[in-house]
Amino acid sequence: FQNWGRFKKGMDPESIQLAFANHLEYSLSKDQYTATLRDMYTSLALSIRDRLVERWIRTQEVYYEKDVKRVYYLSAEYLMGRVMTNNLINLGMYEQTVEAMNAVHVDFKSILEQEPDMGLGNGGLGRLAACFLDSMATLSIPAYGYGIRYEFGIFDQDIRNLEQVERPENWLQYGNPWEIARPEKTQRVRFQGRVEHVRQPDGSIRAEWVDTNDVIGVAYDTPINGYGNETTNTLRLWSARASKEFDLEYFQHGDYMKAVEEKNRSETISKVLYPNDQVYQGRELRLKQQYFFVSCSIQDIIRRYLVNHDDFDQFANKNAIHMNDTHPSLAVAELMRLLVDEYNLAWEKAWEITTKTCAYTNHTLLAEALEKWQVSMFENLLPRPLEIIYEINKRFLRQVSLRYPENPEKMKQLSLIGEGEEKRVRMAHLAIVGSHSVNGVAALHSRLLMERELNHFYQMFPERFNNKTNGVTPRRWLAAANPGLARLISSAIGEGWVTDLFQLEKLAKKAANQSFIEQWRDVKQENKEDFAALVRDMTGEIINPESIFDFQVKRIHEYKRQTLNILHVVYRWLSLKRGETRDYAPRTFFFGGKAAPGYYMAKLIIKFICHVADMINKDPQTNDLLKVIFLPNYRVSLAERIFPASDVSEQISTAGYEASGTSNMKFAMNGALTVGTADGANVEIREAVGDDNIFIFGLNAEEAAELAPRYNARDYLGDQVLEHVLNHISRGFFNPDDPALFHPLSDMLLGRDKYLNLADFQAYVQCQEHVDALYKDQTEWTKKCILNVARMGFFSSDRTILEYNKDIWEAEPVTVTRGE
Ligand code: DL6
Repeated sequence: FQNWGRFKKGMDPESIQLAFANHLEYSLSKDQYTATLRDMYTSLALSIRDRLVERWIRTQEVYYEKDVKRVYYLSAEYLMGRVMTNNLINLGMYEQTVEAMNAVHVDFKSILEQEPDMGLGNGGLGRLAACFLDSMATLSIPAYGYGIRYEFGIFDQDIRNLEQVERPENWLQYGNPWEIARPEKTQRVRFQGRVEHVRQPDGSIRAEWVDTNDVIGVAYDTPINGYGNETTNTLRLWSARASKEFDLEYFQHGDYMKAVEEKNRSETISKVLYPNDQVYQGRELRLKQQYFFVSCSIQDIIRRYLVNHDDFDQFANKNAIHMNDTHPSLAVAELMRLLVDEYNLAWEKAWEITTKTCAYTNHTLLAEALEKWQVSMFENLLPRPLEIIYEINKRFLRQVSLRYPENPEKMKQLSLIGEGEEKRVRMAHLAIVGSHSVNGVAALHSRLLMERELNHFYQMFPERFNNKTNGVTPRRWLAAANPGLARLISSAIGEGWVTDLFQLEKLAKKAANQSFIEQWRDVKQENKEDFAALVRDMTGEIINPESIFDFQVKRIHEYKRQTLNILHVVYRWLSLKRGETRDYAPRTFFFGGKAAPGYYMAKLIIKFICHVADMINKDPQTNDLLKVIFLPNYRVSLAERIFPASDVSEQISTAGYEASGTSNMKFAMNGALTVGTADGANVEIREAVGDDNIFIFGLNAEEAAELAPRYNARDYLGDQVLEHVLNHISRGFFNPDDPALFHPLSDMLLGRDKYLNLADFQAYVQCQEHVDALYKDQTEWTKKCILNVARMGFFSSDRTILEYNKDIWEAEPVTVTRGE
């Protein structure tokens, strides 16, 4: 029994070895001759999970015992990446595990490489949710993430023939050792059917949603452990299962395939993540996904609440439901439906509970990302939730007309139903009306929401609006990703920064210390050399680790302006070829990011970057000074290699379009200097690090908005070199075999370019020249890098979560201690 305890709990190297060997033999039935690296990864993951389970069970017990207020984070996306290193660091057993693996002659790094990325998200929004889970657990907040267990997450991107090719990524192919299936924890979700309004004996009318086609949600739980504490929260993802295994009718008539058709249809719901980023597509399956996970989650929340309560009086005091963008905004209607239809609460009481419980975060200023579902789709798929939405709207519009009796336009502007060619449910309106808090994700973004996009609502409910500037977890993005720098920082200021990032400020006084500067540079250089080796393995390209490593890695989107970056690269190349070196420092420009498979222009941008790279990298005349690399398959695990190796972070969206950005924070936290516009959280990064330690250029949000309607790209062609660059594109210089290939790109840049690329071009070029000049003075450069890191305290997701909790959720942190 003593040994059993050691297998399951011991954190010392020997216990880890025992556990590892035990799982290899008894869970996987493998021995030293048959075990593959993947088996070893699985055995180690199971050994770590065992150590989480005890904490996990205890945490959940404490939550029940203390009847705590719980925070429920509803998100259609979680971009978790790999979890092994993070779990080990949070458990405080990383070093011991390395030692244990060394002792049995297993290469720990190769084991880590076996883990597939858990890529259940598109980009920033999904990764933010993952950082938040880490912070909530670390801050001992009783929290749950709810989402969808997509069988296929974000696709894998190959670059073939200089263009993006998508490949499905089957992350569950070899099983997932971190999750625990809960086939007993299911929820039934209704679709279609019709609503009957039945008079009750007491005279009231009750809605009954009948003749529905039901789908079952099965829970899969992943433990989320905090750093340096015992708290282990839950990420619960729902997988869809048919409510009927076979349609017996067909089966009995011998049509076996037809009999399973319905089963397949239901189970498609959780099959795949929509790979769109910032685009709204009114697809029925997507609406089904949203309602599916929202309904499962809200039913589960109520079930858990009723374990300790027999009425709903305390519901809003015991639960906070947070909607990550509008994807889960049906939570408002579903909570109302359950309270009114299933638990017989009066509408007013149910509404008070709902609005007190729900809160909503907006993550975008792009009109094309705002979800507006066709009413016709709702009528067919979700007839009862639609009735509820109509009722919410009716009562809300009454309020609006009382508030603005002279202004009937207001009703149209604010209504939950948009009356265009086709009636649509405006999901953001539903989320705002049903919430007590609405926030943006950076100061500028929140201000623009209040002044522009959501101004009508801001006037109606000013008290609901607030800002919560994003943050990122320093555990993953510094402690785990950049062990060299983390060690150096800890040796200088201690380890407190891992949970209190403001302590990094103590580094500021080290910025003048020559020996510290040199150590800092050594760490960066080592990271760059490692990265150069990775690039060689991935792409075959040999790059110079002494060159400036300049990165733009994020989803490919016109507003993010990878175009501006590549235009500058071409400009630089042509200048070099003309012999005008302008003191350029050697630089390697890296691009990385996926394009939504249906987004034509984004795919063309990738193609263009790859064609330019192909030509420039083959040019012996400029090779020492300039290289361009498109990094295939940008994802969390690759990002972890990128940030530590970065010198320059490109954050160059048109001002007023990037809600916040979070890679800007990860780069700066790893000592890169930002070249950026005054957009999103760049504005706050500038405030934090100081004007001298960042390269901000170009139009600000007001100037960009003012220019946009009268923008004429040709006004900016005064610069002959720029004209030359554009001619190269339009004349097919980069693809002589098909000279018209990039016409759409040059036409866009010279035509009605919403994102004003050429307007910012000159300022961008100048800014890049300042970068070259500064890089020549390595001491000055490194000082600025150190100061950037020193001032990143504000950008920890711990700070963000503390603000959410203080202003919106008001959940009491709970210390979990383990009983022996
Ligand atoms: O808030 C997280 C992240 C921001 O950092 C990005 O600036 C923003 O573009 C992104 N928003 C979305 C919106 N999604 N949809 N659909 O991904 O959120």
